[in-house]
Amino acid sequence: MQDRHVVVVGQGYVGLPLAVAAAASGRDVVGVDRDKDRVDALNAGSSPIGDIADAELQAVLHDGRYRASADFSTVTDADVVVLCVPTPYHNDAPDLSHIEAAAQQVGEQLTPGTLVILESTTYPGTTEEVLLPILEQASGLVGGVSLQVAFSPERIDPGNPTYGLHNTPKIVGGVTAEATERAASFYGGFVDTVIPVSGPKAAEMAKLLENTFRHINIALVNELAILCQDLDVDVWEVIGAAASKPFGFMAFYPGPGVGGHCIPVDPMYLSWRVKQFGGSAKFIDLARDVNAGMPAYVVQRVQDLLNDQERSIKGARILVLGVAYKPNITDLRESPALPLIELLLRKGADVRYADPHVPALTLEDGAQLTDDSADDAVLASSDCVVVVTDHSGVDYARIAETVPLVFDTRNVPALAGRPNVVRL
Ligand code: SAJ
Repeated sequence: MQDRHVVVVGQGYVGLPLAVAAAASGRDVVGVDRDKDRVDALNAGSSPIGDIADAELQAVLHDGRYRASADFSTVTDADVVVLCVPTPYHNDAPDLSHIEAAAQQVGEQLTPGTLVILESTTYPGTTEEVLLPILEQASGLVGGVSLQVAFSPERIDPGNPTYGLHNTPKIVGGVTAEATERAASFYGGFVDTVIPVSGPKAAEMAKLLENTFRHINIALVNELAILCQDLDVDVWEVIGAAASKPFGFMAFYPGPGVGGHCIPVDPMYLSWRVKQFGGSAKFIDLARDVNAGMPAYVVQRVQDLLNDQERSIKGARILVLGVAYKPNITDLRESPALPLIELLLRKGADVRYADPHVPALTLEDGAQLTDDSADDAVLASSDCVVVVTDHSGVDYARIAETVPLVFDTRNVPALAGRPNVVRL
């Protein structure tokens, strides 16, 4: 088998499923991670990632196909090295420090003929202008000659019961045709469909298009929700009706804002890159402003509703229901619940939250809140519940029957039609 020895750098929600799949396809894989505790847990057969069951990990451990390590020297024996490291966005700029550090550590161990693939979401040009030079400088190898480099965007959707690594088409773009072919052959061993493109920039940009598409369309329906409120039109009814169109339309739904480490972040990589060339990405920046403005809009709506009851928001006991960035997960990254809680507190409300998946949270100013679990006592003492994330398994009917006012930002079916429930 060509490219038998594989190193996957980063054993998170992207790198671990990739490492396990490559191992299960018959390759010898080392999962490298800087977190020693994670390395020890993996080698003990305990998966930190929901999408990889312990049994799946133990199978490749026991047949000797996979092992975890914190040691980059394993790269010396690798035919293929895949980088699956975070690409955050800090202070209005991409943070490539994880890519740069991994590239340096990998580069120092590289041997001639190795293929290096970057999977981390980033702006067009990163692979050729940032990754490749670091690898060449650290290894003394020459890209396209003694070193092959490609980009292949990750498309892992944690918790998705339908689509996983195997059945989600994989885009690959190499710096050279040989790199593209080798990367396509590598992924072809465990992914049903591989999509070769002309080079790394096309692959980097395709990924950004995918998530910018969502970012802008969510902003569109968020703005529509505000307009519909002013026009006294039910935005949820309108979207439902429009969704009856079997072609040329894709439903998105308004909400209290956009969370996660993909949708609010990836488009800003593109906007930042465009500005580097003196251009502007008006659509992307406007969508960011619309989405980022939703927590304040929700707070204004709540304030208006309390005002209609001749109650001030100041001193009102408000329970925020669901704080993770999307249903049935624990992830708080960029969750709109956080700025929403901060705004309510700033207006003097007595704010608590209930989220079965999030035991505690820390606000930007360092204030700590713990999950108040929407039990009868908490509900009976609440003036208003704001549904921010609609987790499953919550007794929404009981909440609506107990609390005088519910502001529902997610159009929860169990809350529909109740006189004390108002939707975004
Ligand atoms: N959101 C809305 N309205 C919508 C859809 C989403 O307000 O109509 C909000 C969500 O509440 C959440 C945020 O946007 O706060 C992001 O939601 P998401 O459904 O896009 O979920 P993510 O962030 O997990 O996005 C990932 C992405 N996957 C990858 O980058 C590999 C995205 O491309 C997927 O489309 C998405 O999962 C998915 O479909 O689950």
